[in-house]
Amino acid sequence: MQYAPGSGKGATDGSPAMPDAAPKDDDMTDTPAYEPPKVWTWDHESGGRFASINRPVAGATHAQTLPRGKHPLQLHSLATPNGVKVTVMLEELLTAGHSGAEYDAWLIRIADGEQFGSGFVAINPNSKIPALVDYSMPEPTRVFESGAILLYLAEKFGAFLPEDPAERAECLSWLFWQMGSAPFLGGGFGHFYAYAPTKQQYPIDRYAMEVKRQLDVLDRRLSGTRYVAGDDYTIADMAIWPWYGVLTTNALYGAAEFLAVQDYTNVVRWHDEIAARDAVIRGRKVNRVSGPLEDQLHERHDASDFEHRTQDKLKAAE
Ligand SMILES: N[C@@H](CCC(=O)N[C@@H](CS)C(=O)NCC(=O)O)C(=O)O
Repeated sequence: MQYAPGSGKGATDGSPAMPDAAPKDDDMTDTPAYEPPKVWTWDHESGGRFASINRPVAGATHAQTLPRGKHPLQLHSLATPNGVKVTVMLEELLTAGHSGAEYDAWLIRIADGEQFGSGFVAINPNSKIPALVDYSMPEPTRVFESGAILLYLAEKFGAFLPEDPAERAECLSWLFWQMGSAPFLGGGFGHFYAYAPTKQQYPIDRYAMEVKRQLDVLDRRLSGTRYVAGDDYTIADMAIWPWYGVLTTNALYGAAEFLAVQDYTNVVRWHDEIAARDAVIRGRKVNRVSGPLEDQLHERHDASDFEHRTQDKLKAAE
């Protein structure tokens, strides 16, 4: 059976590090019946956007020494939705006057397999960006998993996480809701809708339904509150916004029309308000390797880098 989802439009602002693409007409092939073998074996040629880098085993593939800059906080990341959570948090902390949040942001090019270098694996055995090392501690402290990094920074600086136990519980509930639901949106819907070499109705239907249900969960919540956890902007918003917020702009998987995201009016209102924050505008540029050159700051070592070291400026100076 042929299946042709989506509008055929690609990403509009290159938000995720891997430029997203909605399915093309020649992707719409028949799905042959598949009988799983007794024991699964790795098919190196399975196709799709990540076939060349993903493996069924963990560990390093090559020796690598991670660079270290002048600040206590060293971030190794890329401006995917999970990466953006952390750069937005760091820029928000700096905006709020926490000078101890100054950081060096180094690029990990996941399409080139840099997450499998020994240096990166030492700070994240799961080989996924983002990963942070805090050298201000008695021993260098590594933190991986974007939700853990947000919580670590919120506790370290006493910011963007309510102190009141009930409000804190609400904030953490939404933070962990995001961590649990992102794989349905990214690993499920996004993978089968935008990245899979052939488009199959069963997984796209299953994950589109779940993503729309999650959008509805969020929309209902935001019909009664300004921000996800209540009146204040918190790490829960920072975690959810790069995924479900950006989804409303078509920049994620080119799926806005397919998922009718404009129907979730409270999510759209919340997205737009957060998108206008200075720290969000800056945080989205850090470690970005696609989209307009003026929005790409490959490495960030100083606040002035936003003025002088975006790709448009560097290329003009060449
Ligand atoms: N649960 C992790 C997920 C991180 C994740 O999936 N990172 C992706 C980019 S968004 C990655 O590094 N992918 C590289 C790979 O799969 O090899 C988190 O929130 O930090």
